[in-house]
Amino acid sequence: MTDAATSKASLNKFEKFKAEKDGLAVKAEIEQFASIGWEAMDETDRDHRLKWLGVFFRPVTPGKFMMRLRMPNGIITTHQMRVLGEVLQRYGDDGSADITTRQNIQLRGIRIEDLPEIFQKFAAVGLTSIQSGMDNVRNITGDPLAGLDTEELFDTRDLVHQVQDAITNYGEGNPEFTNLPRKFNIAITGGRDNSVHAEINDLAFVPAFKGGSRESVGAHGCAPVQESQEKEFGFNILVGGFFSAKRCEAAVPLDAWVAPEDVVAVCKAVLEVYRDNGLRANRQKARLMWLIDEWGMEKFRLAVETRMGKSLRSAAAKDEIDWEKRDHIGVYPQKQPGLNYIGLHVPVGRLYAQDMFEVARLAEVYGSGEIRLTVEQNIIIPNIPDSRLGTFLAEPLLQRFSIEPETLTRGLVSCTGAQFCNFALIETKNRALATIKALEAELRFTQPVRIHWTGCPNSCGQPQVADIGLMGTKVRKDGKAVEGVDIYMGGKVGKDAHLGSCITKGIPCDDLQPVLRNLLVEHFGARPRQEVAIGA
Ligand code: SRM
Ligand code: SF4
Repeated sequence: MTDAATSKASLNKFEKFKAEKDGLAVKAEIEQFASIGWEAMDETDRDHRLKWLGVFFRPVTPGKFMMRLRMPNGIITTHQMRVLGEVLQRYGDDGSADITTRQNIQLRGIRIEDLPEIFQKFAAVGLTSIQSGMDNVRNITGDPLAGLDTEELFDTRDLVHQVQDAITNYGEGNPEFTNLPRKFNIAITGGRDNSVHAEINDLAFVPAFKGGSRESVGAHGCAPVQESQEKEFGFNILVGGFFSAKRCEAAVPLDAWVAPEDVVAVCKAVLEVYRDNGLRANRQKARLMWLIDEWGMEKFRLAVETRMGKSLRSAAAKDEIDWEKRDHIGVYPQKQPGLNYIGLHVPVGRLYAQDMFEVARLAEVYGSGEIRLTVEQNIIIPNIPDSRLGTFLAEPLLQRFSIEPETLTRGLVSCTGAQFCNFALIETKNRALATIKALEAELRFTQPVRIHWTGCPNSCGQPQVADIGLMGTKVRKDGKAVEGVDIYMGGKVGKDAHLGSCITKGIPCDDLQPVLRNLLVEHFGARPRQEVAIGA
């Protein structure tokens, strides 16, 4: 770390406690924590450092912790899913689980006493929750159809795993990368529809070809350079995308292209530059983009090259993101003849132990023992033969996890909200479901509409990527403070992705339904059911 970065006087309280004791150090103390219980624990260990192991103290449910796993590329085996269900059933007091907006799973209701056993169970099936919270690299997202998609350009599975292994030391914990200035998000996509929202990650790799008949953009604004005639697959690199309460930015080009075999080296180099030079004085100004702003892109790029010990090639002239984003709900043929993947809609990503067992059973009986998760908080079961589709589609679970949900239900995403999150300004998941059900009863739709709810300006529910984004806030109504939302619109995903912006502030949740109804009619072609029925 540079002197500037470590200057004691300028350290915020998080930097101070990290300097005193690395977050990962609590890994060696789990047995002791389990024996003394959460009330007797040092508060900084309990409330903060445990997050380095993916264990989150919940002030809303004290004594019942949340555990955030890592699911590289959003892929989990049926065996692992069963273990998560068993952990929830056996140790999760009132336990439920959530599929997250980073293709991941969180378990709830976990007691500190059970952690040693739970970690053993995880290790036995190759699951890890290491470095999944606080100032670490979060779950690395990849194409949910990797290896299945007829049109994919690159199968991201192995690469995402390699990056996770390098950052977490194969899930054991890697002190090299446990003291970043802030959280860090990485996404790698190999398909054509930007299925991972590359633009909202600190570091993202999007498919792009070099050479062939294409020209590449000259580095740093120089004249275009003709590349070799051989067409090479690789990734253009985007950096600095993030959401926070203070500022939201889409990622910007690093003007660099890498071959797949250099992706791990780029990730490590970017992280080292960020770790050693990122701004640490003010936590609200510590994400990677703030460093890029301070340095300028050229200096940042040069620092990455210096760490890598080699020059980066300039970006390919265009990337290959040329499709609208798919939601994967429904039945689709795979590139393997005779096999299909089926996307199940999981309302607001909420799972209970029985659901997890049932999903695992379906994936085992009909598929290949593999389950995938999407950033829309849904599930994909791959490798189902044509001959088994009929019986699969008659399974009772599909009544709840539908392959053809109604329009608003289909595009609904919600963060955790007030039920478990102490940052929340409003309850989200239940309200989100109730609101869209009421709207679906009133309106008919002819086009998809993606509605994202997020309980506070931290934006975990990504309202800025939605057609309609709802961000929790407090508003005054009849002289009282009540739960309300700010409304975002204009988010575009897939090809030409860009962020939406706030169009209306401070709508009380109780008054929201008519406001949404009008937006849906005016902007998304929805029509009142009554009107449709009388043929108006
Ligand atoms: Fe998040 C903090 C939940 C995705 C931006 N986020 C939190 C905490 C840990 C706060 C807390 O301690 O209570 C929430 C835990 C609540 C709980 O009990 O579940 C929380 N974030 C989530 C999840 C579970 C939302 C969901 O329902 O899916 C997502 C977990 C992803 C994962 O598997 O790792 C989640 N959070 C995101 C995303 C979306 C993304 O990554 O695409 C964002 C915006 C993108 C970004 O980070 O740039 C996001 N979460 C934040 C922030 C604002 C970060 C900042 O730079 O200021 C916070 C607050 C913080 O870190 O101080 C936060
Ligand atoms: Fe909690 Fe706010 Fe994130 Fe929702 S957006 S999970 S309320 S921190």
